[in-house]
Amino acid sequence: MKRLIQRTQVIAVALVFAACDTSGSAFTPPTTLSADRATTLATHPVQVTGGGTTTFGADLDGDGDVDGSHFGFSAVIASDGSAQGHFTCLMAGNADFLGLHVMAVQGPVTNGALDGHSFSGTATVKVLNAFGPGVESIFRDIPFVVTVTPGGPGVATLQLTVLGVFDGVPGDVATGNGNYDLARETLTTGQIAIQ
Ligand SMILES: [Ca+2]
Ligand SMILES: [Ca+2]
Repeated sequence: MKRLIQRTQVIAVALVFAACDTSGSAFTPPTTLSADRATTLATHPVQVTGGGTTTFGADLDGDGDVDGSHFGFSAVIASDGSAQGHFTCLMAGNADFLGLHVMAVQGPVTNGALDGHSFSGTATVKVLNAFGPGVESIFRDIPFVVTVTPGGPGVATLQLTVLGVFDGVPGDVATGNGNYDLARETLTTGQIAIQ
């Protein structure tokens, strides 16, 4: 009887792993890569994390108020420049930008500088109301680059560039290069750390 219970438990555990492998396959690298990545991360990983709110320090869209955003990210950068992590930057209702009360740039971080001061990945960009009341626009597989300065409020900075789209849209500080170059943002709350 005991042996039967143990065998049942082993099968149950195996099934759980099998289920996880199926549902998480989009986010799970191949086993061989995972092992290599684990070895690399164990060598000289740099962890960059941050979260809080920011101000652009200017009224970028000319609507009478200084613009800002919410953000959060965490990434571990390996010595080969590859990275694992996630980045989110959004306007979430209490801060508007370009009249967009809800927008979000979210996606995995896949590469980073070895000093942790910049990282990049591919995002999904969601915009609400840009093309009409209640219209949600979703842009997928948009490359992004973020540069950061560590510290707390008034010290830490974050600059987001979204590549290949929105060039020349209000808020773009370098028009004509094909990218959406947002102004450097300074933290008003939260912190950015590089370890
Ligand atoms: Ca504004
Ligand atoms: Ca631009």
